[in-house]
Amino acid sequence: MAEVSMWFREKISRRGLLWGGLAAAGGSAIAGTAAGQSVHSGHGTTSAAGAAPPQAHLAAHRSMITVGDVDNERNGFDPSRMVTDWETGSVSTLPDGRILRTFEIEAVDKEIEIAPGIMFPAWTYNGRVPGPALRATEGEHLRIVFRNSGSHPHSMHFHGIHAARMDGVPGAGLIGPGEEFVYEFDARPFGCHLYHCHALPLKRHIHKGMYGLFVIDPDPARHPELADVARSRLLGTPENAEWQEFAMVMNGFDTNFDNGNEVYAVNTVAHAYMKRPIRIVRNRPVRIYLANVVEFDPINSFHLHANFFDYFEQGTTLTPTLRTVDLITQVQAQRGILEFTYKDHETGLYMFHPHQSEFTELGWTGMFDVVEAVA
Ligand SMILES: [Cu+2]
Repeated sequence: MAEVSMWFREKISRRGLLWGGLAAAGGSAIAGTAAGQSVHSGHGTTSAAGAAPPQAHLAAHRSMITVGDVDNERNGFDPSRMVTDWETGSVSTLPDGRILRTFEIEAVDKEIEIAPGIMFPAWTYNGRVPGPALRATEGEHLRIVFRNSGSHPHSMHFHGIHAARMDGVPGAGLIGPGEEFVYEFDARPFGCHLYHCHALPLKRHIHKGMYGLFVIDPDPARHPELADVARSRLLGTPENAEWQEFAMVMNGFDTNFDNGNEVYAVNTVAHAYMKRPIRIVRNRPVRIYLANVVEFDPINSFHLHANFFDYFEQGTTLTPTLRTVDLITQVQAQRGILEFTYKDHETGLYMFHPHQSEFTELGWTGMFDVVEAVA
């Protein structure tokens, strides 16, 4: 008993409010919404049936996750939608026949709810954390119109290939409140990249929420030897539509500004995918675009339950850089593509989480709900 109460005291003093509700309920916390009610599928409209109801399975995890629900409407973003929400901007054709893809991004200060009842004073791109998951195709010309409507200087620093004057650092696209800057460069190399603010202090600007995925799909015409693979990665092709693709950014939040995170998540809201598992149709392949932006902790990881995956480090190759692994690690700004399938599995709930157990307990855990497709 003494050990248990010591454990609670340590958690509450170090980690603050997150576990407060759990302690008050004596470890038998009940949450608000119906478990497993709003699962989300990947591309398309595949409906599902035949899966065992996940309620009992989820209920078993209730004593391990946050109590209550975050108000997604007030936040203005919903992790269950965000996971398949790609921002493709607007497209036009340049005089030389190339595609010009334009994105509009605005920096705004915004208070967001990261766990039930826990508000965080974020700095955001387009009002969401992570910022929009930008998606373009290799070889296009990109124009990113960036407006700073926030209270501090900000920038967009892209991981990609571009000129020094487009780098999003002080003197090259770092702008004050009320200002605007247009970044322009070609989309290359193909891969799973990211962007983030590069204002100082850097760790504060990143940690406040200024980051997002920047995915460049390979152009099949440039990769004739692996054109099929490239087409499967290219958003909008029939080959790509077969895949269930998910955008995941592993992040963390320092709610008391002591240079340590109190809450961890993938796509911001603690335990969002425990309460609303991500639906996967069993016989279709899965691809995750995964990035780690966690500040203050040196490393993060992704572990998939009951399965193994192929991994493409930074997504810049069309053949895997790691094969048949069930865990990968990422330092800050590291990212990659995971590919796997549950086609030979039973339907049911399969967990994914980092293998830093503390992150898991503090919000970064989720479930895939593997279901049969309806013919
Ligand atoms: Cu900033």
